[in-house]
Amino acid sequence: MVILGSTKVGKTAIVSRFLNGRFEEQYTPTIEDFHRKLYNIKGDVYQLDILDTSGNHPFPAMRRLSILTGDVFILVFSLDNRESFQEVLRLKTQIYETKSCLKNKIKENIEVPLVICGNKGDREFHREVQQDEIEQLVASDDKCAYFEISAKRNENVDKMFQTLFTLAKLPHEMSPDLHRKVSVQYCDMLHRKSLKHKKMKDIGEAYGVVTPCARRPSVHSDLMYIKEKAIGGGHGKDKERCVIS
Ligand SMILES: Nc1nc2c(ncn2[C@@H]2O[C@H](COP(=O)(O)OP(=O)(O)O)[C@@H](O)[C@H]2O)c(=O)[nH]1
Ligand SMILES: [Mg+2]
Repeated sequence: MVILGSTKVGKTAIVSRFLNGRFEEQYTPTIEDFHRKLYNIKGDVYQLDILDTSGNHPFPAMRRLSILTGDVFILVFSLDNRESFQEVLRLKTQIYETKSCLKNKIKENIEVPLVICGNKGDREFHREVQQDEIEQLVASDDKCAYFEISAKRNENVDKMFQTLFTLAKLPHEMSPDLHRKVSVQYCDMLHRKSLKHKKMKDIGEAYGVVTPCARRPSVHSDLMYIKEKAIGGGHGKDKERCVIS
């Protein structure tokens, strides 16, 4: 999951709501933050990697790399900042162009699970982007969803994540309000319990744990991942073996 948007629009605040349910009033600039969350949902294990980007992107190649590796996207602008809305429009175009180039498809046929967030809905008084402009942006595109949210008041944040996971065909239990958040120690205990009882599916619940000290994969691993996606996983191996004489 890649979070993109101008600086100070609330990207890190959204990630913080997602991972630990907290909100920081104080601004701390992000260079690039990487988080990992593991889930056990009715016996199936999922790993969600989250890339919280800086917003000013002094290195365009790095932004392109994050778009290429990303599978689901959250584009954030601040409702009190018109320029940040324009940036989201540019980012959306860049994502579709980059992904269609990777998959050798035309822009219109590309499917990218993507949610656009107008954040800081609590600052209604300072609003610079009007509802009808936003509706125009999303109305013509059924592949993306729009939510007006407030990370500060925790308004619409869970709903936004639920929609994103549904668009990505992932279990909606990955949304913060639909699973039990547990510590690493508790997760170990559950794992042992499941081994003892053999059938994890019987526990029938969803829980998630934030992996401490997760590190972003190296550029080399990212490039290998992109290559695998471009040639289509298992089919790629067949292609390599094919000999034309
Ligand atoms: N009023 C208000 N402030 C917010 C909201 N979300 C974030 N902020 C504040 O906006 C500033 C920038 O937030 P941050 O998440 O660091 O932005 P980022 O640069 O996009 O990651 C911080 O001071 C946050 O406390 C919100 O929903 N409402
Ligand atoms: Mg940030």
